[in-house]
Formats: sequence, C-alpha cells, structure tokens
Amino acid sequence: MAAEAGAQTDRPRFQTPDGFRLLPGFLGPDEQRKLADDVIAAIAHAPLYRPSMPRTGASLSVEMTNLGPLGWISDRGGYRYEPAHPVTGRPWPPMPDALLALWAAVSDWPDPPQACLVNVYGADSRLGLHVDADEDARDAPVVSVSLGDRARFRIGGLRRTDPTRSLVLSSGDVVVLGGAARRCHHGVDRIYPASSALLPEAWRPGRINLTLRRVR
Ligand code: MD6
Ligand code: FE
Repeated sequence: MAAEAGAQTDRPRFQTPDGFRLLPGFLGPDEQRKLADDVIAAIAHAPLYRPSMPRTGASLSVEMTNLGPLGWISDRGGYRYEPAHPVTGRPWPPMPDALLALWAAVSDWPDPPQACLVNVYGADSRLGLHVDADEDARDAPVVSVSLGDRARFRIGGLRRTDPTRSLVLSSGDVVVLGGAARRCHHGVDRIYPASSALLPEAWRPGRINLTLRRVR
C-alpha cells in the first residue's frame, strides 16, 4: 500500500542480520514440560543468583545459573566462563539430553555445546542490549530456547546504535544467532506476565531462557 511504503522511507529499513533464525514452536508442549522440569530440578543443585555488572556492581534484574562443563558469570572481576558455581563452588549440573539434541538439530556445528546459561525472568525483569562476546569460539552459533511467559526480544546490528526490530518469543521458540547475527546486539525489552502456564506457580511464575554456547 502507498501509505505503508511512504512510512517505511521515513526510517531506515531493518535488515534481519544473516544467520538470525527464529524457529517458532520448535519444542512441543510435552518437550517444554519435560525440559522445564529438568531445568527446575537442576536449579535445586545450582541455585539462581543475581549477577552484578563489572564496572558499576549494579545487579541485573535477571537471575542466572548454568548447566554443562562451563558457566558464564559476571561480577566485579568481569565477564568470564567458570567450571563452578560462584556461590556454592560446586560444578554446574549437566545439560539435559534434550538440550544436546536441540543443539545437534539446529546449530550446524560439529561439537557439542560447552555451556548453557539459564536466565530466569520475573514480571519486571529485562535484559539490556548486548553482544555475546565472551566466548573464544566466536564462529560457533548461540542457540536459545524460551520456556514460560512470552518476551519481547529485540535484535539490532553490529553497532549499538544500529536500527533494531522487536519480535515476541513464546514458550518453545528457538532462536539461532549464527554468522553475522552472532555479533549483533540483542536484548529483552519486557516480559508478558502470566502469558504461559508452563512454569509451576509453586516454583515461580515467569520465563526461562536457555542459551547454548561453544566457549573454546
Ligand atoms: C533471552 N537471549 O531471550 C536472552 N543471546 O532471554 C539472549 O541473550 C540470546 O536469545 C544469544 C543468542 C540467542 C539469545
Ligand atoms: Fe545474548
């Protein structure tokens, strides 16, 4: 339509970066249920904690833990990967088989993931625009899967100030950031509270996002 075409020339048109893939509903309801149960069970051994930012020491609104041989942590000492939980000192619990299978199915990478960052969002959590850049394996994709409440996810470009586009991620959706998209800014603007019944009320309402990575 003419009106739409006119409106589009007013702002830079967003090009979804090469290597960005959204696989809506990749996990069905039963797979989501099983994975959520496994992750909640693992969190009992590797409790959620609220990381702080290196420079300011300010706490994130997202709570985190990890699964697998290595885990991403952030504290006054900076961002890095560690083999043990910063609070308990114990190794991270293993990744559920379903996550290894998911990686094998969508990553197009020969080796298995070495880290799974678990991000847990409450109704008011958000995650600022960032690039996942703490991995030495910078050519391997990052694969994410969302469980629970919907989120507004934002994806931009190589520069922080590049145009962005937002999309809604629902429970069971998988996102792959590979190729050029691997270095693109992205974040979570907001959660849509109570938009999913997957996570048990008795545990905590909200959203879990799992990101699978190669580190080395
Ligand atoms: C989230 N996701 O969906 C945050 N990073 O809660 C990420 O930061 C992310 O979805 C790398 C690749 C895929 C992602
Ligand atoms: Fe990320």
